[in-house]
Amino acid sequence: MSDLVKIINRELSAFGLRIRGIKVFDEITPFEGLDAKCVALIGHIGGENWDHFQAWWSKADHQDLDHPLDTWSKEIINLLAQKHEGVAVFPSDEPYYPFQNWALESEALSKSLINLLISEDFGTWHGYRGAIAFEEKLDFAFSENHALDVCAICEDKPCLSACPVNAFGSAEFLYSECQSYLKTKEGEASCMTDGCSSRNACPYGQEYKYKIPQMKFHMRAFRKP
Ligand code: B12
Ligand code: SF4
Ligand code: SF4
Repeated sequence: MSDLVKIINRELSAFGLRIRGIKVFDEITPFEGLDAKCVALIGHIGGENWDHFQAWWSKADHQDLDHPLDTWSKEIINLLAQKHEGVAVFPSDEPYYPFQNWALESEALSKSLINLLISEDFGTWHGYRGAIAFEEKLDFAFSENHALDVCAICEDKPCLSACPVNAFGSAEFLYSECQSYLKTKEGEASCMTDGCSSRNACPYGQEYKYKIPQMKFHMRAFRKP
């Protein structure tokens, strides 16, 4: 593992974040004036970031922010990028950078039936908070052989029957059906309170499942008003 990866990981750990993987580009890729050879994906596994974010969010001048988790992530990751001469990019900024594709190519993850990437260890309970592109090629331990196709070996596929509107039964995620349900009394009492029933039904990574406050936060951000 590169020394820079170790250093950045140490710095990120103070916020419950980590380098999840390094996507090495086949060709030099321009990122806002930087000729990048790789991009380091930054995120969390389970709820390891949550208490750090909550402590920051509870400060008086952070409480009225429209996108507090994005603002928190940008504060941390922009500073690290500046310090280590990289360029930071973020998953919610448009045009969207292909975070899921980068993750598939740099981590032991596979595509799940519920449109999230899945790990044999921590299931779908993980997320990305940003990435830093670097001119130097960084090394990171990764073996593609470990990327087991988890859903292919899952016999019962409980995620599919858990959704009250069968949002995952067809080729595409039925986004509007899901959103409409979340606005009903039943939706408020189920998915909006405990998290997506399909994601919860997946047996993989149950011990990494987000706690209720984090679950609620993400569901509110996901449900448009
Ligand atoms: C737009 C968006 C949405 C939209 C539309 C999603 C869509 N499928 O089009 C909506 C609002 C529906 C959405 C919902 C959610 N999203 Co969203 N979303 C994004 C966002 C911002 C952009 C996606 C995109 O269009 N990328 C552009 C393409 C080109 O990028 P790409 O990586 O190369 O995309 C490739 C993969 O999608 C892959 N692919 C192709 N087919 C399939 C099929 C499956 C099953 C998978 C897994 C991948 C995959 O091929 C694509 C093209 O090469 C990403 C962040 C990002 N920048 O990637 C988050 C992201 C994908 N979302 C995420 C999450 C967590 C959610 C929610 C759970 C929200 C929540 N409550 O927390 C829900 C889940 C709903 C669901 N089950 O699908 C996470 C996923 C992390 C993970 N664990 O895998 C991401 C990565 C954001 C993050 N900060 O971590 N999302
Ligand atoms: S329940 Fe089974 S099929 Fe559904 S996401 Fe989890 S592993 Fe995949
Ligand atoms: S949040 Fe609820 S309605 Fe939406 S996909 Fe998940 S289980 Fe279905």
